[in-house]
Amino acid sequence: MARLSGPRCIAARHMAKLLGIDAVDAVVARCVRDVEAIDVHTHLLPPTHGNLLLWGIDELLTYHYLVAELFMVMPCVSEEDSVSVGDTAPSPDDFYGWPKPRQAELVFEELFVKRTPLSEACRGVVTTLSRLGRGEQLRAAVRLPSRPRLTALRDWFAAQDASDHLERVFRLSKLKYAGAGAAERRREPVNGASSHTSGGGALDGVAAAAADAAAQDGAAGRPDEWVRRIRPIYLMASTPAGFTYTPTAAGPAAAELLEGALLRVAMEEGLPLALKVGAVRGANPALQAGGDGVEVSRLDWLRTLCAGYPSVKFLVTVLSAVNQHELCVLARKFGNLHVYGCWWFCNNPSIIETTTRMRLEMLGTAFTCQHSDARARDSSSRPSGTAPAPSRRRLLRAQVLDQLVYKWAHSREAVTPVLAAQYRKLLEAGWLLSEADVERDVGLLFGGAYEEFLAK
Ligand code: FIX
Ligand code: ZN
Repeated sequence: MARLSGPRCIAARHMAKLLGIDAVDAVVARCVRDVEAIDVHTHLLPPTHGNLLLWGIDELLTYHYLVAELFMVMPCVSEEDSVSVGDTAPSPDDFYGWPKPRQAELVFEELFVKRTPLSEACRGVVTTLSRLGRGEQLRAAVRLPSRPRLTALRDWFAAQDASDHLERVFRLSKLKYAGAGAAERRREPVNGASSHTSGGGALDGVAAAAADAAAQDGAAGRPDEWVRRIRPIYLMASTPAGFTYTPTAAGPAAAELLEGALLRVAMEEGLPLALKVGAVRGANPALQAGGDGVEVSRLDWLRTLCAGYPSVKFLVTVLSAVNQHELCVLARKFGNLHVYGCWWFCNNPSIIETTTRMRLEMLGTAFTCQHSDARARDSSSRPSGTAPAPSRRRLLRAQVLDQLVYKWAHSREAVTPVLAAQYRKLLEAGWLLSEADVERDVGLLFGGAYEEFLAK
């Protein structure tokens, strides 16, 4: 749809129907519900990538967020208590050695049958299944007296055609397109395979390579080669715990890799650099992908980067709620910094609400309110008792589709009242607002501002 600009735009504004304060809530709700969002960062790949695109009840229930919750309630086991002598309390190693349906049955029993699925990740499964029309099957599964409880749901998913299911999920999630951001160091190309996914080149671990450089497969050290193969929209890296840009005597690798690899390629290829900040990988390694933690990061290095590389655009999300404020301040100072999403541990309604409110107050519409990060747990299984090498751990990710449904439904739900309240205050302050204004703003918050940032 062509955008109006200049005098025509101003004339159109004058003719637009103005909103009274009582109409604001309903109009915002409709606009947020209907807007086609851009999902800036997911770990999804198109169906052409075969079993790299996963969906279904077993994938939903073995999402690492839920596996972490399972092990919060499992008895603390010693070697002797493990599944080798009984089925009820597997150690993480035992659990990851099981076939997925068995893992999913245990997660379901512990978190949905024995307990009320109140957490955000649990509620997400309920929302997803309900919106896929599987609510009755879910409720029936809970009422079954013993495992297996998920057979009917499993059968339904197994009967779906991958492409049709992808269409359905994108329709339900109301997505324009999603960043197929986690090709990571896989050898499969991600470009051109689907109208729904667009390649972000996630080079996770490159900046973190100080610790695991020895385990790299070589190609990770040649991001230019990956850029040529993948033709990404942006380069992506997550910073390691305690990341600082200043090279240290002990090891300059993180800063040097950032400078020598990512920043160099970003400048040469004119690509934005997307950074995810604040994860502490392997806080509890036994839990594999579910064992990553969070830290409050020092963001002084981000200031240095934004100031030192004015021609590079930085897309940044932070994992600690504590860092959100400083990130907003930095985005106000540097036009080459765009804030996106409420990542992972921030992807809870309470934090989305607070963060979005603060961003509206500090950034107006110049940010991207959410991304889904839809994904499953690592598909790698490893021999019992061995710690996963960080680089391999991230090489072998599986991607799950259905999470898009709940992540976008819950995010829209969280953003709506916050935005409506902000408009009400603006009207009270004396501003005139039309429905078209709200539509435009919502479009910006759900992906338009990201596209404008990339284009500027
Ligand atoms: O690094 C990332 O992109 C993270 O999204 C993942 O590593 C993380 O495991 C995740 O799934 C968060 O939502
Ligand atoms: Zn991610």
